[in-house]
Order: sequence, then C-alpha cells, then structure tokens
Amino acid sequence: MHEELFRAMRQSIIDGEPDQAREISQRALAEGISPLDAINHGFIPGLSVVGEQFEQGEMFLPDLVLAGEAMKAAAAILEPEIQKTGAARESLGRVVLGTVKGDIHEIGKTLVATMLSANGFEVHDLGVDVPFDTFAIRAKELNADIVGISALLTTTMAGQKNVIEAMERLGLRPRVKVIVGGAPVTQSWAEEIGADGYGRDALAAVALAKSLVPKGS
Ligand code: B12
Repeated sequence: MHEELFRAMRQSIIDGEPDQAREISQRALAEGISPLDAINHGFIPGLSVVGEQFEQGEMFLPDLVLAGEAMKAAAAILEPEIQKTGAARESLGRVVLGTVKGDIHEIGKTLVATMLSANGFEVHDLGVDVPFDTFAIRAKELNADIVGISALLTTTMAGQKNVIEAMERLGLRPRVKVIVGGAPVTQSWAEEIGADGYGRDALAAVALAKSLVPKGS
C-alpha cells in the first residue's frame, strides 16, 4: 500500500536530497507508517544502493556524503518519534555506546542508541571516532552494564578488540558486557575478539542487550 512512499524514501537517499527525505518522513508519519518501518524499509535500502554503487565506482565520495546527510535529515524527524514510544519506564540498564576511533560513521550507531533508549535502556552516546580508552573510562565512571562498539570499516573493526583490552586493563571485564556491530562485523568476529554478542541491526541490538542484563529477561 505504501510502496510508492517507500520508493520515494529510497530515492531521496540515492539522490542525496535532505529536504526531500525530511518531507517524505513527515508524510510517512502523517500516513501512519511506523518510523522504524520507514527507516528499515524506505531509507536504509537507499543507503545500500549508494554503498554498492560507491563500491563499483559508479558513485563517489560526495555522493556518499550527500546520502549520509539525507539519511540524517530523515532520522531527525523519525528518531524522536521512536523515542516517544519508550518514555517513562524503569531503566533496564546503562549502556555506553560509540563508533570506534578512526571511524566517523554515525547513522547506524545513532539508530541503535535510539532503539535501546526507546526500549528502556539509559544510553550514553559517546559519538564517533571515540578513542579506545574513552569507552573504558566512561563505562567505569558511569558504572555501565553494557558497552556497545560500532565499526563500519574493515580497517576499524580491529579497534573493537582494543576497546575490550582497555576494559580489561580497568578491571571491567567480564562484569561489563560488550556488544559489537556495524556492516563488516559478524558473529564469528564477535567471538574471536571475546565480545559478549553481535547485533546485525538495531532490533537485534535491543534483544541482545536485554539478554545480557538481569532485568531484561
Ligand atoms: C553513509 C556512508 C558514509 C558517510 C557516513 C555519514 C555519517 N554521518 O554517518 C560518509 C560519507 C562520512 C562515509 C565515509 C567513508 N566511507 Co562510508 N558508507 C556509508 C554507507 C553508504 C552507509 C552507512 C550507513 O549509514 N548505513 C545505514 C546504517 C543504519 O547501517 P549500519 O551503519 O550498518 O548500522 C546498522 C547495523 O550495522 C547495526 N549496528 C551498527 N552499529 C552497531 C553497534 C552495535 C553495538 C550493535 C549491536 C549493532 C550495530 O545496527 C545498525 C542499525 O540497523 C556505507 C555502505 C553500507 N551499505 O553500509 C558506506 C561504507 C561503510 N563506507 C565505506 C568507505 C570505504 C568509506 C570511506 C573510507 C570513503 C573514503 N574513501 O573516504 C570513508 C571513511 C570515513 C571514516 N574515517 O569513517 C565502505 C566500507 C568498506 C569496508 N568494508 O571497509 C562502505 C561499506 C561503502 C562500500 N560499499 O564501499 N561513509
């Protein structure tokens, strides 16, 4: 029924048009489309197309930047709506989350932050390009239950292991759980570096986080 709108969402990302992405997001909400459906079935498929075309040399860095801007414009409308569904609930646990050093991809990490907080977690988002030690130091200061580490590049994935080592140095492991994610990350990578779990998307991240805290089960 909403196929045309989903197609327009995808296209606004491929064209790198923040104004269009914003406008279609508002229209989608007005038509009763859930904000998560709009993100997952409309906008993210657009980013996948852009990623593929970039890899094949059919799109270039400026296209990637514009696609990212369009996605952020959509998220600015949709994520507060997701947030509202989770208001005023007892906290399930405290999560420190960020994208690892050397990596400035923020869209997926921010979506994970939004979904976790909409589902009852207290989330401290450290942003992008976060030094390894900062994850550990903030987790200690905040007495966090979970540290979430995002990495979108094969070159920065290794940083997830460095964060775990920094946490070990501060004596936080195994009490503070570690979850990892990002496009190149896999379950077997998570196991290899000694993380407690891998989430392939924001919904999986919520299920995973819940399974790792006593109040979540
Ligand atoms: C948009 C984008 C950018 C934007 C980012 C804008 C922004 N503000 O975030 C900009 C232009 C900055 C960018 C830059 C670069 N990019 Co880029 N980018 C992308 C693109 C198209 C989309 C990423 C995205 O937002 N996806 C949508 C979100 C929702 O998905 P996600 O991030 O995967 O997150 C989900 C899951 O992975 C998971 N998740 C994510 N984090 C976490 C954390 C935890 C704890 C858990 C549990 C789950 C989880 O849940 C999320 C929600 O569902 C991807 C292609 C792709 N398909 O991934 C390339 C891509 C990641 N980029 C790539 C590259 C090469 C680069 C550059 C090196 C390009 C260059 N030559 O400069 C630079 C690197 C800059 C840097 N140092 O970080 C490559 C990486 C190749 C590789 N395997 O290493 C990709 C795959 C494109 C490609 N196919 O070649 N990029």
